[in-house]
Amino acid sequence: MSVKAVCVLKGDSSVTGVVNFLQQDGSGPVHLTGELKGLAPGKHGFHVHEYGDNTNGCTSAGSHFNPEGKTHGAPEDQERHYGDLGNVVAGEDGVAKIDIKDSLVSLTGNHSVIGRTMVVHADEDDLGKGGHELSKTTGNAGGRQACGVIGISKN
Ligand SMILES: [Cu+2]
Ligand SMILES: [Zn+2]
Repeated sequence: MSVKAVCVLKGDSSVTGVVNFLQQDGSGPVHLTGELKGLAPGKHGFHVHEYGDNTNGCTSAGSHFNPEGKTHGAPEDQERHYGDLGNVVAGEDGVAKIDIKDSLVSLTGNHSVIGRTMVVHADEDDLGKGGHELSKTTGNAGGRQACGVIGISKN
């Protein structure tokens, strides 16, 4: 049976969006699809953060979801956080289409992302390679423009 989840993102900025998650058979890669809007054109860091807590806005979501104590990286790196999904790219219209398959993000098991928070950032995630003091923890992706808790959705 497949497992589905959904995340509605909003925040202090004009950025909003909806991301759908699908995991076939409850194992294997998760397919994320959806759309974010209101972004500045260009790349924006896109991550699963540790906590599903938006008490103090997107700040309360904590750091990147990192159950194995790894260094920040790109989605295709061996050394990466579970939550590292790289960048989404907004066009001149401010819209970023999301179509990502990832094999560390899971909707089941010990490291499930359900109940955690998706965040889209103001700036580009340098994927750990920017040489900034924050590159190895956050990709130096800047402020949190919108976020939402990942919840179970109807199958
Ligand atoms: Cu983030
Ligand atoms: Zn990270």
